Amino acid sequence: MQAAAREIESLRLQIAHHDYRYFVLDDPEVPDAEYDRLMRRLRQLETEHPALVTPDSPTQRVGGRPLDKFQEVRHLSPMLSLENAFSSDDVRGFDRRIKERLETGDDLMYACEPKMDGLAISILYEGGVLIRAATRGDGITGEDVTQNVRTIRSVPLRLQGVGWPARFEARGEVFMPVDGFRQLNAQAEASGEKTFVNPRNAAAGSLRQLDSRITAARPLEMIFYGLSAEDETGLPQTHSGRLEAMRKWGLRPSAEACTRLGVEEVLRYHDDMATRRSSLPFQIDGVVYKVDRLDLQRQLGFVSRAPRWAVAHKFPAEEELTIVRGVEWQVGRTGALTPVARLEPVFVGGVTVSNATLHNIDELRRKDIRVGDTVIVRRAGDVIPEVVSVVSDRRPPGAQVVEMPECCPVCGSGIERGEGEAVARCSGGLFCQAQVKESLRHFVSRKAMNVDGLGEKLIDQLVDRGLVSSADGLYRLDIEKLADLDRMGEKSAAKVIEALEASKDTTLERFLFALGVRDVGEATARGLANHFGSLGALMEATEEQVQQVRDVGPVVAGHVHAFFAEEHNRQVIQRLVDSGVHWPDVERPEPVSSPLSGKTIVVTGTLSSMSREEAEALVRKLGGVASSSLSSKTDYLVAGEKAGSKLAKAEKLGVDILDEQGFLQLASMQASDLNH
Ligand code: 9MJ
Repeated sequence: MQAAAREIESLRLQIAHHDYRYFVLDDPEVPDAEYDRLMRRLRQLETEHPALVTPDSPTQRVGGRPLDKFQEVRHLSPMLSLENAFSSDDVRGFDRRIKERLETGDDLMYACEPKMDGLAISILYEGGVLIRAATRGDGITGEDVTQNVRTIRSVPLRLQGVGWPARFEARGEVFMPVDGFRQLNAQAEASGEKTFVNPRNAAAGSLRQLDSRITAARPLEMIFYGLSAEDETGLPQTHSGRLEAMRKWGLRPSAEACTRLGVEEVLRYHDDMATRRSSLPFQIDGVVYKVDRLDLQRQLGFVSRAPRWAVAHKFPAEEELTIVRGVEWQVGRTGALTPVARLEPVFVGGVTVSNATLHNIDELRRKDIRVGDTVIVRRAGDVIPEVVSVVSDRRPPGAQVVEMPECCPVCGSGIERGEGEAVARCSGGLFCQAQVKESLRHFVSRKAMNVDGLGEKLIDQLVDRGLVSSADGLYRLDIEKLADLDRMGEKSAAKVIEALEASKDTTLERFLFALGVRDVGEATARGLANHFGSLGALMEATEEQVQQVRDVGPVVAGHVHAFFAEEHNRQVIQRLVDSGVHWPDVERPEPVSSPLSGKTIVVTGTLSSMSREEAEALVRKLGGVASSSLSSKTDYLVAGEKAGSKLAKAEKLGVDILDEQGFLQLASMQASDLNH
């Protein structure tokens, strides 16, 4: 029994230590398999000796029966709310008022943090052990969600280190990372369940489960941003110092937390976070500034329940409500019909939005969007705006169901929809002016032929006036014809001709991409160019031969083969070549013999000696396949600094992991070296 007790205690300490390395330091020491082994052993011992089970054992994260309802709990001290600022001037006003109160002209030190868009939670620790967790509620009393918060693995059940107060509440935000949210919704969709509108709602819904086994299955995390203790002796006297102390105890603060001197520096922090907002793995709705020194905080005090020493500088909302005025159908390059919602203009994500794509008819039906509906519109970062969902209790009587058109709204041709395909297509091909315009836009785009100055409006005019009907027509334009168009003059016409002339000197992969073959993106175009080496070889290839190209499956091979079999396409290509479009034949790489040849490699994180793109180019040069998606088929993950979720996933999948040094070593080896 005593030996078991000792081993149990040792296992718990090891597991807590690995949780700390994993969740707080983001630097795991052991692979998941080893962690799982420790957990299994602990479970086994606790099953054999049930008397030794304690509530702070890591095996006890999920336990207890479902609740009937949540109990009310009183917080040790009120949970504060934050005053909002919406502009730089609001923040300058906040800083000025503080300086006036403190009667100082000196720049103040501020602690800056992202404002997590989740749920505020307060966790009571006594003697370093998690006793109770509660929602914010009205700030004075909240709901007891202890069972649910215990299931969150980044919340320590027992604190590490030294110096924590005997009894205190740790405060922070429970949230759902964007990746986890997407996966959760994908699962819900697959099993026909209701999806969540956004990660915040998903986090709230998960925490409000009466059955903690449901919460345990949800990807929740917590970060901490403050504490409230009965006895504060011995605690650091700055906010930033307290966050550091909390980190050492296992209460992870935001990795983005830092201090900034003076209001202008603080505003730079805001702008920096605003640009990074959409690439962060979690959602934030602003940043928070807090006067760093606690003596100054005490001097400043509160107005009602908001501290005078803190402010939330909000980002423009990424979601707003508006009304669908109509739905129109746009025809794409390959004839795909896309429903587009015409919206009552609304300011969202920092711009005014009046259109939003609805993707396809299935999506439209699934979301049941009707003309007249009030909808949630989302615009995050530079991502195109989308309609998230309908606010069903605001549906007016007579809201109109949207029907699929029977013929192409541009050219009147029939609509085709393949068996099981989500996309309906206009069958008009190059007879359809919408398809012609979109193909031309694609042809001249930056990653294709890269023709400067041939914008959308100009292409519309060229097609509408019958001056150009396929890509080769562009190269028969002259200054006179162009100068005649609206908003063009001799000078801009000459520029366009010059850009067209320059675009003739291109590469095979760009040319293949520019042709706009269905499903042939940049990567596939590169694969085709490298595999066949010349256009002639590709054009004469059989469907089976096309399928030999890495990452090309039967569907894409079918599209490629059909494209080159089509007489019209062969003529356009011939005319493009006749008008002077040219490229060097691709140097077929020597049959490389490096340890990387034939291997699929994913690069993640930041490398010190080269950019990720350069590393991927190196992989390709050595005969490997550089991929961005990690799976069990991946041979190596090259993990640079700050490698995040991919590293964890690779460990889980058992994919070999190389650090930068290891990668460079392998890259410089000959395959023959491996035999020694
Ligand atoms: C959030 N939501 O991230 C506070 N918060 O401080 C941060 N909220 C807060 N601080 C005092 N980072 C009251 C609320």
